[in-house]
Amino acid sequence: MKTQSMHRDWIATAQTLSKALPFMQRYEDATVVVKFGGHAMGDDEQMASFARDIVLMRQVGINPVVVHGGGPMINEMLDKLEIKSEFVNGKRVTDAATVKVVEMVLSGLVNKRIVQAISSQGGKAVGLSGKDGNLMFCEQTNPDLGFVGTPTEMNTDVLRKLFEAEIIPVIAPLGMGRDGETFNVNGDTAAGAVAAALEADRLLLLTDVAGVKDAQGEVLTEITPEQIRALTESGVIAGGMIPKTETALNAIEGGVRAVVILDGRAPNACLLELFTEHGAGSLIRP
Ligand code: X2W
Repeated sequence: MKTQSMHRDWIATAQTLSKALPFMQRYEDATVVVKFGGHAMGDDEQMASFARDIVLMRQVGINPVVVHGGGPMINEMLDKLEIKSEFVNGKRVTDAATVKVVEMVLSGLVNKRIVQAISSQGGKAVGLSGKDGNLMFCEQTNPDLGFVGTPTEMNTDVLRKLFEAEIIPVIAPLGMGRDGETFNVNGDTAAGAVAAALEADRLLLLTDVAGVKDAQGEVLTEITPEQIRALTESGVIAGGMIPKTETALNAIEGGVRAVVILDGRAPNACLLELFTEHGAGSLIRP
């Protein structure tokens, strides 16, 4: 049986699609890098919703790239193995035993969970890490942090080949050293490096806060790099937001057109940002 109220829902859906047309035209062939942090992943339903948004982007002609984190999942495995772990300035101190667990969890469990979620929504995804296709070479960030890497040389050939085949790359943030080491790279840093190397149109940093806030705690919907520097100096931008805004500034300097910091737990966060007038989170651009 069908009712009038169901009909109204369908009309709303049709109107929404119609209104999305100019946005779809604007982003045709655009490259959008999405950082999907461990805190934004949530349960299977949230994962499925994220995957559906990514598949929809691909469907309308965008080249989406997912770069994921997985800090909480690494913590859980380290706990089980009784390996102690600490963070200094948002980066995990990573010894030889820890980097093995990081690679196992990120490249194995987390990466494949996302790839499978995209497949379940009818998309085609290929999982890789910075070690595949010479994608990301790193140098040690700081000897005190052990095997933590800073990306120094990117090779995006493999990603461009995947775009041609309409395949969605899903990237785990690990890099290679020149001496055969494996480096653990902060997920935001890796996403920024991938976005800059691709000169992406958008970098979406999905996290568990609504965006960059001003001194009154209001989310700033649009903000320039200069304003970010001023808010950081005055201490309004602090703590966990600093690696995100730093990533945003580096990405813009590296040639990314705009960066958005947004709450990945909100339903359809990516679609809201890309396909509506309203947008979501904080848009950072020069
Ligand atoms: C991170 C990599 C994962 C990550 C770590 O070991 O936790 C460093 O800290 P989220 O979920 O995005 O925080 N690497 C060097 O960044 O995960």
